[in-house]
Amino acid sequence: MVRAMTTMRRMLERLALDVVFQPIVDLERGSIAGYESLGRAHALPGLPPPPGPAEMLDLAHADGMLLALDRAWRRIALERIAEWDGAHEELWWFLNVDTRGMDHPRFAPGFTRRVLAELGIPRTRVVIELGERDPSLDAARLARLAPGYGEQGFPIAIDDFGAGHASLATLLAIRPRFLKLDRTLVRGVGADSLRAALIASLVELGARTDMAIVAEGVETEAELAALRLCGVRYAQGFLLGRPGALPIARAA
Ligand code: G
Ligand code: MN
Repeated sequence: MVRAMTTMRRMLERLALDVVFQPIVDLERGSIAGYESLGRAHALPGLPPPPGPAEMLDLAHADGMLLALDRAWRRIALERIAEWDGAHEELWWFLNVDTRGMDHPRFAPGFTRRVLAELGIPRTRVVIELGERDPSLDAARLARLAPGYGEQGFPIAIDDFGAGHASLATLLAIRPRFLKLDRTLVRGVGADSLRAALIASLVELGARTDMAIVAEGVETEAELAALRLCGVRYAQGFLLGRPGALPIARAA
């Protein structure tokens, strides 16, 4: 364990952490509703490239450094938002939280809230995405974790809904403000009436419960057209905008 800790620490010393932002488009208004921040890492000159962000989180988790990495990325994202935000009062900012970090002995809630206060960003515009990188993130665990963010005034999104652990039980446990449909649900929706019916029924559910639907991983015009027909309000994906540095415009 001690050796493993050293490995991740050394890796973090040999790279530069960075954050990119991907637009989330409001299909009704035809404008950008907000951005999701995504952690990235770059090698320092002359050193080999680091693993991808998901693998880095797993390695950090194994070494007891997940909380530190997850928070470092969140802080960078919030600093970039604070630098750029001023004129964009209407935007939502979606931040990923790797819930495995909450198992760390030094975990205490309030980090994100403190950084926001320090930077002067209103809490109501920052959405906490609870994802499913956490294999033990079942509905019961989420139900214990989510109220902490809810009570602090953060809207909550369930990330990757329809994949892995992000199940109907999760939805019932969390009752989120945003439901982000995993790209595996969205893929090929233009040519699959069962997929379309499923998504339309989630839109109906959202309308009844004041829960906004965000389609993730939209890559083709056919998918986008089908999502509009289903009544999906928000969409994100390479078709609409690649992750990049702020400010990013919507593609085409
Ligand atoms: O689990 P989460 O939704 O947070 O995953 C975000 C990841 O998905 C990012 O690394 C981002 O680069 C990637 N991504 C964003 N848009 C698309 C897309 O349209 N297609 C695919 N395959 N990946 C995407
Ligand atoms: Mn996400």
